[in-house]
Amino acid sequence: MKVFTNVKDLGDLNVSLKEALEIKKNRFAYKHLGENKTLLMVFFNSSLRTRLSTQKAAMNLGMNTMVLDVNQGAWKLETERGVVMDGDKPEHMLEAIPVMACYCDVIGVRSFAQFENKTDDYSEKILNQFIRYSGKPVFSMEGATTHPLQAFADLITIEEYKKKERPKVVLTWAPHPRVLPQAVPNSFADFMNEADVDFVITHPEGYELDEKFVRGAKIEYNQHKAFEGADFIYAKNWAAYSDPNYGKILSKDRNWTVDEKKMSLTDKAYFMHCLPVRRNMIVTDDVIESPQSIVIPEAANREISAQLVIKRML
Ligand code: AN0
Ligand code: CP
Repeated sequence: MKVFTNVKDLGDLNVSLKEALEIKKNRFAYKHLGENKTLLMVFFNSSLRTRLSTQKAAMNLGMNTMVLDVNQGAWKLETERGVVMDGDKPEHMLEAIPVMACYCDVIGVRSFAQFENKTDDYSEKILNQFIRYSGKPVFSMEGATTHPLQAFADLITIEEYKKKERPKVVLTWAPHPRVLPQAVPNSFADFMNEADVDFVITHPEGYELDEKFVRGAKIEYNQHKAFEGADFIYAKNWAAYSDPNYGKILSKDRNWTVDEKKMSLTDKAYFMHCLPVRRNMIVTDDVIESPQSIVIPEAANREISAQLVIKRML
């Protein structure tokens, strides 16, 4: 595996799920693979889970790890070719990437959407420069448009907790005070569309996601209807994708917050969220603290999804 940004990079999903569950049972079985190899993790944005779980996964594989926080202590990087660099950015990505690649064997990159230009965001400008100019295997630790390590961990979690052969999985938009990317819902849809689940997306009008990820998924604008009989509720906020509102907040309506009343419409559904989550905006204290909340095991599976990807890259 050279690149990991989308579900298709995993090949057969059932094979990948089996491999992930095997890794989980014996996470130190491949410790020899990473001997004398180095993982470089490059962060353009903050992280708690991705930073720790990916580092842990690499250590399980016997690797050394290095973390670079581009915005804390590294030179500010220019991304555009042809720019006269007389501003505040002393270094260009075109040098920085091959230099970083000299010191490592595998690279993980976190670089969120900037919401200045939809075309730039959706062309994954920064991630693709790493893929093109590093000469090393590169995986997304959340790019501008996808967060595949999260979605794969989500799928592993659903596989572990499902009580039906084909569970009903509902992705619900929920309110949030700040502009958030579409990467998490895009990847969740990308994976659920390939998994053996009955997948429904619910959101207010205007929050339609990119068709490339939604594909044939069912859209239900009535959140209550969407929740009926659900086995998994996956909550997430995102900013609008459709023109002319790309990157805008169209609603902060707390009627969309996931609460106990809505959860009672489901078939005792499990509650999921990628975290970090804003309580009582996205989900009430009662729901996230209930026995049906599986946000912690979900986060724990980030170590497993990362380990499978790094193992294949090694
Ligand atoms: C980010 C997002 O919504 O994409 C990261 C989630 C994993 N969340 C925040 O910036 C709060
Ligand atoms: N879920 C997730 O990716 O969390 P972090 O932003 O803390 O890495």
